[in-house]
Amino acid sequence: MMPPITISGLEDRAAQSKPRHTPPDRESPENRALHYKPDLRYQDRKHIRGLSSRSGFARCLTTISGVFPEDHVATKGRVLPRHRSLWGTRGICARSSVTSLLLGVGSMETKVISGVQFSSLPSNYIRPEHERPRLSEVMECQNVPVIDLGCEDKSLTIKQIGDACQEYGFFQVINHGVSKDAVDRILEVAHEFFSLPVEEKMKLYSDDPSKTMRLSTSFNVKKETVHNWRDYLRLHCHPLEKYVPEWPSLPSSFKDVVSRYCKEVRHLGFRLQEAISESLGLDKDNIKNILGEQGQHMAINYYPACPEPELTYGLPAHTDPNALTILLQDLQVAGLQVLKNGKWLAIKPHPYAFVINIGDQLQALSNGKYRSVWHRAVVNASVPRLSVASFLCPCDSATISAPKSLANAEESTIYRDYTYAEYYKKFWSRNLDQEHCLELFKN
Ligand SMILES: O=C(O)CCC(=O)C(=O)O
Repeated sequence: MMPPITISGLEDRAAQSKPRHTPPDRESPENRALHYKPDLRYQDRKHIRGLSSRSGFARCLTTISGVFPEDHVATKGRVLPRHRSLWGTRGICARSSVTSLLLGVGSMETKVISGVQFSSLPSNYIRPEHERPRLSEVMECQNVPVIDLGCEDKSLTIKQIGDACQEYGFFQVINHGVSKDAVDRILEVAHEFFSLPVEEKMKLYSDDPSKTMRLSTSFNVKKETVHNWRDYLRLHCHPLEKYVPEWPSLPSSFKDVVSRYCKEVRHLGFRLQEAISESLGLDKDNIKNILGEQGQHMAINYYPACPEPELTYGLPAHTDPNALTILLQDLQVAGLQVLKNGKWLAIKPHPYAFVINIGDQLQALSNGKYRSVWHRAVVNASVPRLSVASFLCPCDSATISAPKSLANAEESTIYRDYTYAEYYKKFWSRNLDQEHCLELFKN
């Protein structure tokens, strides 16, 4: 007979897990049994080796169901009511292979969701009713500003950019100078990365936001109570020679492809900052000078197909803490939504365009004239979605202080002076979906 089995998993999530939504059809005993296939850790390691086949795994599941009362599971050696276990009442669902089922072994635990199959949404991803995305009410944004950076008339382009920053806080750019090949290749390598075996990806996992390279999930797993249906690879990208050595070495082309993309996107970002500076009536280099030697970060976001997209987010509403975001949306799959006049609008991907978001620092530097746009990413039931966000960030010591020419009549500015390091620390100490972080820096 098989020895007793203990079940482990994402203990940090287990602690936060609160059932919020339990559709009646899921609660039949058959369904509970079907949906309940937790991570496993064997007290006696030698039995792992014996479980290298599907039939071995089937035997161990049989043992589990024979050991615990129907409504209880074992977590960290303790038998708990099912609703207090790792994934709440609805459990981890069928996984593709024995290998991924065994990731709970030893100190390595499955925390990512890409490469793991779920047939229902675990309860700690389910938003309370009033926070859900209400997808059927979201209209497509019909008049997204699409700005042609190849236009000969530079003053027209600058005016279009200024208008878009003021009215929307975001716009799309075409003829932007980033090559089609660089875009195609980064999307390809990003897909390859997230298709790596879970155990390979887990080597890069961290939930410490101060790390300069990490694979993570959701947003800030240590702070949040409800998680988001997203895995992401976060990289520092400038200077490249400092950070590239720590980037993933699989897929083997990753470093070359991503480095090239970063250089092209950085160049685009600076062109845009110059145009934004001029659109505010400042010298072309004024904004760039205030921001100092800018950092560049990247989030390669992967949103797996989600069993219940109505109940959760890929990323909930947030503004970006940096200066400027250059977002490459999946060429085929929509998911980005922006808030305009109190309504969420879907931004349909425009082939090979970038979505440019004004970040919090440009809102502060423009003395509130330009808006750091609230945006969110929603997920869908049928296909995974990918996006690549490049963030241009002021250097840590940059003092964010709106130029005097942009101050109000009484010479006051909306926000007090602060350093970017101070702002960034505050941003990561909070949940993503709280009030606008800039509110905390008002005069
Ligand atoms: O995936 C998207 O469309 C949005 C990504 C985003 O907002 C972010 O990475 O901050």
